[in-house]
Amino acid sequence: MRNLFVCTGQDYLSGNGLSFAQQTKPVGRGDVNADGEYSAADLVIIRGHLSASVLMGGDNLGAADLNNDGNVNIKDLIRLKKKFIAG
Ligand SMILES: [Ca+2]
Ligand SMILES: [Ca+2]
Repeated sequence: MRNLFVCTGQDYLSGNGLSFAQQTKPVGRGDVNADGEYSAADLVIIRGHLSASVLMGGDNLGAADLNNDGNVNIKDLIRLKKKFIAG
C-alpha cells in the first residue's frame, strides 16, 4: 500500500522555497508587479523567475517579456534594468 499525503499548492510552494508573484493586471511591459511603475520590485520578481524561486503566469509573465520574444530571460532583465535606470 502506498502512502499518500495531501497539501495545498501554497504549502507545496512554501515547503520548496517558492512563491507566487502577484496576479494583477500590469500597466505595461516591465511593470511585472502591476503597481503602476518600473521599480526594483519588478527586477526582483524577474530575477526570482529566472532562478525558479518565483512563479509567474498570465499578464504578469507577459509583462516580464520586455523584448516580446515569447520568453522571459536575462535579456528582459537587462532591458528592465535600463528602463528602471532611465526612470
Ligand atoms: Ca512595478
Ligand atoms: Ca523576452
